[in-house]
Amino acid sequence: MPRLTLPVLVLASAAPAFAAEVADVNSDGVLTLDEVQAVWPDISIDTFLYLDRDGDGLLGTEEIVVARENGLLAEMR
Ligand SMILES: [Ca+2]
Ligand SMILES: [Ca+2]
Repeated sequence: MPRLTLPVLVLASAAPAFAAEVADVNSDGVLTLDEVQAVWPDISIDTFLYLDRDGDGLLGTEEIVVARENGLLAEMR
């Protein structure tokens, strides 16, 4: 059962890992394209591949941080 997303709580939290934790439905610590697009529908495959700097098809913690710094995974929807 996926964790519930609470918009008010999300707005109140500035912790960088929070949004990624919510998006990480299977809690394996990395985000797949499906997990990313479930939370950030605007992220295209091209953008995902751009963010996936090591090319393993997943976004790890550091890649998520970079994405957030670029404003790409900035806010929950
Ligand atoms: Ca995951
Ligand atoms: Ca990667």
